[in-house]
Amino acid sequence: MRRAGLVALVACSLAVTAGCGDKAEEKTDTGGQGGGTEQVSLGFSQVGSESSWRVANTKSVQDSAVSAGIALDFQDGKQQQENQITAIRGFVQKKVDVIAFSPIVESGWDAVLQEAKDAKIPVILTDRAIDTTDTSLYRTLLGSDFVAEGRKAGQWLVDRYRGRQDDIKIVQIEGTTGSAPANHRRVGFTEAIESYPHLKVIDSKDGEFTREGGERVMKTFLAKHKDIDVVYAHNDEEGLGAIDALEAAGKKPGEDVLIITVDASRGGLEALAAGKLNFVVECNPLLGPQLMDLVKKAAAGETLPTRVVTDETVFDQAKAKEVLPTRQY
Ligand code: GZL
Ligand code: ZN
Repeated sequence: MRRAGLVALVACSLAVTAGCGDKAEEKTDTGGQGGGTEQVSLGFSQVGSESSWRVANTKSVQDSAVSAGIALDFQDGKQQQENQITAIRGFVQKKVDVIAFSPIVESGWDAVLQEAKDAKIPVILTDRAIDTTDTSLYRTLLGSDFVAEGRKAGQWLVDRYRGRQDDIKIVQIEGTTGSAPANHRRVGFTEAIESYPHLKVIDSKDGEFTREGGERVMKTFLAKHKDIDVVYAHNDEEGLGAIDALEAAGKKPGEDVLIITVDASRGGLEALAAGKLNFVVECNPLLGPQLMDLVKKAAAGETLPTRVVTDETVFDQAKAKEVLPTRQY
């Protein structure tokens, strides 16, 4: 592994307990292109449209840009890193005031972010973190603490099986390989259950954060393992896919096999309310208002906090039933 890559990996694994890019010290801005009275321009590169979480996140960014009077150039990465790199290059050429993006995976961003830095365009990481040894390449990371989300999922399982000594067999449907949410949700969950040897993760595979991916992976698990007690899926879509696979195999999801997911989208909370999921950790996609506030500050050359963590909670069946009528996404 190239030395730089090794250093980055070590940096990430050292930082990963707090989540990459989660350092809290203040950082001074050298100023953006904008500020003053003219309209601030923002280039935003999105991961894709793989999940209802992502669709809600896109809507929040687009609606908030309109209400903030910010000129938004929105580019859909269609789940490919090279599309996002091309989009960021385009923003530099267009000389936007600020660049924001949700990096589909953690690595491989230093070169293009150096180009933005050389052009003196501030960069705001939104939703997902990157792995870099040069944290001057971005001004702040706005988004959830995925390690904390994984810990919440694991802690629910520890509490649920307190006192049990027999082995509990867990399968994990991971998010996109190399993405911050997949890496950090796995770390947080592992940390939470590691001192309970009877809670055993017997298999783990990438379900790409989609319902089809969740169903495909769950079918593989069911073919490979005689008995499975728990599914830990890194997002609701994968959990809904696991429900599809379990029902096709004549099993009762939420009863024969417990399912924990992350996001708390409408689909996830409806399945939880129906008893087909058992516990859902929220990951809030409505980052638009906070992002636009940070964009204006960056454009005006103001200092930004290096980390803005989103507020979010957890849901059991009763709470899901309560919030569904007024849920925004
Ligand atoms: C998490 C976000 C993840 C969601 C998935 O902040 O990056 O990507 O959990 C989405 O639903 O696909
Ligand atoms: Zn990381």
